Amino acid sequence: MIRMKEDESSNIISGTVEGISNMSIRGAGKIAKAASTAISEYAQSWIGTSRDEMIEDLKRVARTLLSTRPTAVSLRNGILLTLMGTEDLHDIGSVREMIATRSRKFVEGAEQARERISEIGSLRVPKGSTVMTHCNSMAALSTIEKAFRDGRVEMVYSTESRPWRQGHITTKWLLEREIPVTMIVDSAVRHFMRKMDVVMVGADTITSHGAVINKIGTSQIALSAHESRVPLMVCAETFKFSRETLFGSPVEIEDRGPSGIADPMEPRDFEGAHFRNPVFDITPPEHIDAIITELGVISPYLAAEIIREVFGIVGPDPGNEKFKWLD
Ligand code: RUB
Repeated sequence: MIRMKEDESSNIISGTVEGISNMSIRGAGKIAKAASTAISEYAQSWIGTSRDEMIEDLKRVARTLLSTRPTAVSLRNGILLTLMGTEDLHDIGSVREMIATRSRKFVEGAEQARERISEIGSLRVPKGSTVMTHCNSMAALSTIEKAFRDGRVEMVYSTESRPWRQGHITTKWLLEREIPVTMIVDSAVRHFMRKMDVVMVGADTITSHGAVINKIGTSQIALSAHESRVPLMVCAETFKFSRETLFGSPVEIEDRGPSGIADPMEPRDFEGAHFRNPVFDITPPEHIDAIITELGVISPYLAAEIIREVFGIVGPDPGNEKFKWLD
């Protein structure tokens, strides 16, 4: 009986780790919510009698979850916001309770944030707009859907988003909602840019100096939008802002190797070739017109202010114990 419960808690984590690794759970917001929920479920089904052991186990599973997608700070923030404060508690029951409450708060807060972003962002879309989006961002798509329902969007251009083709998911999502959509290959972005009124994308991480890290190709789209004077808006919940970058930490860009570029069944076709497959890139603040968060529309140059507001940092404080969980 006890063994079954132990297995249950390990299965919760391995199922989520596998889902995030094989991309059946993907997108910065979804992976953060999935990790938070998995930690909460793990804590509820954890068995044992030592509070210290429980904390050590929680740290271990937190690190395992974190290692699945190195670029998205949403994952790190989702985990931290779920675990924060529990190290000060003295008994297992209180740890369980706090994690359950924090996780619920994080997941519900993330949903509400997305809703609020869509309301705020919709107002930034001029009536009759043609909007371009890249990859598959629920924050950006919710905003586009709201703008469409408000009569502001006439057509959405959805990029294919190679190598993984998340653009197919976006296109189907729009079709299911009867939102007019045109699908294009990534290399056609500049060809069509002059037809666009707005570009709306999501973010995996926003740095303290206002750079946005999102699906590979975003920075080229931003460059093209900038050239054609088309405003580029980033729709992102505040848990996608990186506290660590304020203290100098670089953001690791995930590289997925040859898969998606070369046919994994025919590696001999390219014998001797090297492959680079970064799946995210960095858009500098000068190519971003606005970041739409649940707290309001901000200039990318105000990213550090958001980090201070959300994480409560009043000065350089890299050693803050609350954030030491994953180090
Ligand atoms: C998804 C991606 C999305 C952001 C934001 O990449 O780059 O634009 O994660 O998504 P991947 P959301 O498919 O590799 O996870 O707004 O849904 O959080």
